[in-house]
Amino acid sequence: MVQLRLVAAAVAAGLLPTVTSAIGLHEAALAAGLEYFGSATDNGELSDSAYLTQLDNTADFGQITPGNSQKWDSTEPSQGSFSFTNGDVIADLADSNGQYLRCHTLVWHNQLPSWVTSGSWTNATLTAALRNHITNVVTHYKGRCIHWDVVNEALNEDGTYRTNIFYTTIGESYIPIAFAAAAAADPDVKLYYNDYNLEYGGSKAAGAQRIVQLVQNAGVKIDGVGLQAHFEVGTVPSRSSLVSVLNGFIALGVEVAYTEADVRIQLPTSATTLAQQAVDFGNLVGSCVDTAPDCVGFTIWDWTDKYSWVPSTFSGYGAALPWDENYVKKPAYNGLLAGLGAATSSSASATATSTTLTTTTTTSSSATSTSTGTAAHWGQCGGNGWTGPTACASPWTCTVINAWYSQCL
Ligand code: 9MR
Repeated sequence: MVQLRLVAAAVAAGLLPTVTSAIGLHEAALAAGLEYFGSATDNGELSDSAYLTQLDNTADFGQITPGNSQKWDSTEPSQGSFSFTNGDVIADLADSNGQYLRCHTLVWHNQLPSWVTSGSWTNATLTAALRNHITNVVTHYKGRCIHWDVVNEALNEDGTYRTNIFYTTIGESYIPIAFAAAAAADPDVKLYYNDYNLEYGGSKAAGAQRIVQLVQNAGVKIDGVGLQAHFEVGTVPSRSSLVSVLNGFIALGVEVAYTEADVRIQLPTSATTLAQQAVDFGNLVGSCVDTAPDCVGFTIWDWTDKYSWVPSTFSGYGAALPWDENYVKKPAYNGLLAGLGAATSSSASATATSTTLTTTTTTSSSATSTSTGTAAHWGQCGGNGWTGPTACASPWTCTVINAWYSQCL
């Protein structure tokens, strides 16, 4: 940080040209008021020395998340028998690099061992197994995690509860039970609810707000909401819309973080889609900057396309991360730096912004900036943190929906 401040002071004094900035993503995140910029990783990739060298680069990554090795099937493959070998490799790496560890995840419908999914459970026996799992895993990693994703993806797209073994056997109270067990095992770690498609607001985000309140009303600690941010290029909401969604959570008294960001592209990529991806990443991280310090950090779901989960899941799609398969920085890298308010890097393969793109985004990093122009029917026209138009096209009226959202109706 001292070094960063010196560089910033030298730039301000005109002693250094801004174009030669060697600032990395994590350094830029710190300068913008976040706690970290980070990446997921996985055990198999760590034998790739070129991959590991960049993962260890703390100018870019001040935080790592194990992509798989702390999940239930890894940590308790048979009942009462715990294995932390792979998770410990990632935790030790974070320690030796001085990176924060985001711990992921305790309760999820996916990657459950068959003894959980196929067991004949009662409410009491599954509650005991759930508590035992959480107590053992959180105790093992006590003092090492900055956050735990306690419950992951508990919602359907319409905001109702996803049907899983915990919900069907225990009911919604499995969620506060899980948070309470985690809090008892490590009172200092921050406890998160984590899900995808919360970034659009709407029913699913409302469901996540309901979960925050469910846990709070049970008198149990919940510290944050993780927005996974898995997107297809061009579908990322505007920076100001994202800010409104983040503020909806922050208003409940929790912090927020982007936890698994990637922006997939239909292959082959083009200059246009890569430039749009840069804009998308910039708006995502920019919305975190705009809501810092309540938005605490930004994690990409691995850093290179070589090890992304996307191609195996979305046929015909890939290129979702800021570095390509050959570890060359893509425009998205500069898009992230721009969103963080930092000077862009000349080593990225193309410019981050394109004036030819049609985009609804704003590149302003100031929550107080104003915009001219009018919003169309149904468009957003106000709300805390909103930096877009505040007038509506005729004959519509800007109507306050809540503190975070006004709409042209
Ligand atoms: O990155 C993970 C991938 O290696 C696994 O095969 C997959 C299995 O479900 O899980 C991936 O990570 C997921 C994360 O744990 C939760 N949110 C969605 C992520 C991508 O599927």
